Amino acid sequence: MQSPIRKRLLEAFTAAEGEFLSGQALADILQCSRTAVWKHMEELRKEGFEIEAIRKKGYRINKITDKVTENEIQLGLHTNVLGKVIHYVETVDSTQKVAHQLAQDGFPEGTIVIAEEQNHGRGRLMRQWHSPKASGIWMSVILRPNLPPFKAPQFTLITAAAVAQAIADTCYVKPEIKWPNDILLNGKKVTGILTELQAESDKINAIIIGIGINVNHTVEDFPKNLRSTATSLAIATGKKQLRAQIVQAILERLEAYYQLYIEKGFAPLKLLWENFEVSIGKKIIAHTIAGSISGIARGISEDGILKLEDEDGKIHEIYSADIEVQ
Ligand code: BTX
Repeated sequence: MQSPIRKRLLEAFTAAEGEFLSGQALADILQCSRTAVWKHMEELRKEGFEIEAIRKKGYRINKITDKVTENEIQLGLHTNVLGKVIHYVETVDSTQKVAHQLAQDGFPEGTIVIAEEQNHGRGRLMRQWHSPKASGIWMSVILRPNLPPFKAPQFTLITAAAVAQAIADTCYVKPEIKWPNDILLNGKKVTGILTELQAESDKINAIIIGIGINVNHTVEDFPKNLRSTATSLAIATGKKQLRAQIVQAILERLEAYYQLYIEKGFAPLKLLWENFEVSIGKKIIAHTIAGSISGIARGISEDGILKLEDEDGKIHEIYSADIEVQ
């Protein structure tokens, strides 16, 4: 985990918004010598940051590489809680598994776990999530809302709205959300969200939100069985994207939406989510564990449950399913 001094250094450059910071100013902020500042800057340079050092002006960080290390994410991150603690790992079985452990060990709200690669990335119902090296965002976020467990499904929708908006803001495309947890571009899945809980009967201890985004994959990077249903941001936009920038946009949006939810409840978030949703009002088939039901998707309830009207006009409440839009 990052040293406090490194964290303050990156916060100072974030606040400087691309301007130069003098060695003396940095030494004052970090309460260390100018030589120590120079050493820290050299370490950042070795990690791949492009650093401009000009006499009498100071230092400026010009460019970030496409990595998702703590440094890359924290430089330019404007949040108060989310991403203040970052647990970065090159390779992991599943960031969800690590985040569960950290949550149990008492890590604070806003802690994120992020990896370059997952060997056993998981989806819902223990399905596999394909997470190859350095091409996607494989991240889990720990939240600790003071809420009863039945509210947890709303977090999938809040996260979907935040991620869809962050993708729209950084990549200039309009994603579509398919209830409850798929984000699509051109009808293909670009993101999956997995919400898991640590709870007692009446109280959430932690919500672990897993976010998987295909970012710089080419078509060939997907296994054959996913090529007709999956896409990446690079395929959809025709250019490579910087993952750390997208992570920052997601954390900033998610923090804002989470705060809005805590202050005003689910209603405003439902509107933000509906802005991207594509199955409401359409004929769909909902594949649930108990079987498949077809009908018209009539909307979601205040708790995020899908209302489906069958041919006889009967309304079914769907808590979890895979949706096929017809
Ligand atoms: P899901 O159950 O809705 O979707 C899983 C299904 O999606 C798979 O069965 C497969 O058909 C398809 N699929 C698998 N990998 C991909 C992919 N990369 N792109 C598109 N389609 C795919 C969705 O579950 C929830 C996924 C959450 C993943 C994150 S990554 C960080 C965190 N750690 C972890 O282990 N899981 C979460």
